[in-house]
Amino acid sequence: MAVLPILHHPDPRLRHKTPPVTQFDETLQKLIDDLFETMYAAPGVGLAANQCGVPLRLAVMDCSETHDQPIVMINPEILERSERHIVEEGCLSVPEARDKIPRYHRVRLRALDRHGKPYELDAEGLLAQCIQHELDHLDGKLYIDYLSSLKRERIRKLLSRRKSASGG
Ligand code: GNR
Ligand code: NI
Repeated sequence: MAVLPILHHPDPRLRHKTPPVTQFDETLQKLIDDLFETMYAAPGVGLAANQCGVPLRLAVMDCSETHDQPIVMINPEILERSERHIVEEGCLSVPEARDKIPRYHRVRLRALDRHGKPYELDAEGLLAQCIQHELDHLDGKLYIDYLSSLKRERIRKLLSRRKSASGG
């Protein structure tokens, strides 16, 4: 297993819609294990494959406090949504920024597990939020896209200042 580097906004690879997973082989199993290790190390409650530069419709999540409820979400779709509410959100690809955006409180997810087996899941609260956040990543979208252009510009400047300060 390996901790992978996480891409930061405004990397263009975060902006591409990812193609579906078709091969459930050894390479995919290794990638999933590496994504979990990277997510737990960060630490984060979710991680999309394209945040690590791998353009595939795949994300991992664990919203439990005990870090023992791993969820693999491959080729996901949302079947049903409830009302939206305003929640606070952050992203490992937009470090140190957080803001409030609208998300559905409950969603019904259909996805494939790591072996390509379909499952459905009713989620609410943080897990429902995380599912929407990761699905957005797979469509090339970031939570800052829901903010005003003024706020988005402020965040972009903050990140580019920090990048030049750290020599990268
Ligand atoms: O670690 C994360 N926390 C978080 C908090 C609120 C809503 C979504 C998230 S996902 C984020 C990790 C991440 O960037 N996943 O793509
Ligand atoms: Ni994110």
